[in-house]
Amino acid sequence: MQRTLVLIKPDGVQRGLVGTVLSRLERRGLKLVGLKMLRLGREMAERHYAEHRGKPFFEGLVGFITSGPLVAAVFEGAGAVAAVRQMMGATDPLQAAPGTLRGDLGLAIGRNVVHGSATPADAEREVALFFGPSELVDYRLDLEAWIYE
Ligand code: 3AN
Repeated sequence: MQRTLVLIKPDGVQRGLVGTVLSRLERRGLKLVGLKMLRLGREMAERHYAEHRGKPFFEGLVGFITSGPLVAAVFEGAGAVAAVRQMMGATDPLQAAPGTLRGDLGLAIGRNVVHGSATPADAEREVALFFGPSELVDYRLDLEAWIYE
């Protein structure tokens, strides 16, 4: 079973897209195991985007991700990392296919609504950066238990 980190970035929160993004990921069948709203400080933003340090857009990226509250979520499921990447679409919303989150909800690469971990190794690092072990909830998705209660 795989876990992946999803961020609904400050533009997504400002535009009222938190529910839409979470809902689409839930509908795919991914299981929500962690959820919080927070505003990133510069240090954490730089750690999260460490791989982009030195690139021309790095300052803008850190400035943007710290500009307002974001929502962080951890989704679990077989192939969760690739499933979320597929549903997010290309980094540049203008290149993202219709039907993907960015293709449906975004226009600008610097305001692309969502982040999802790129690889299982990135996911492990990013989940641990945003969530302590006690903030990840271990529970069963057991629909029958509710239907036949
Ligand atoms: P993704 O979020 O699709 O994994 P990354 O990791 O390559 O994409 O880039 C991280 C973030 O950096 C993107 N979500 C985007 O906001 C920003 N970014 C990437 N490339 C550019 C660029 N050429 N110009 C401006 N911002 C960029």
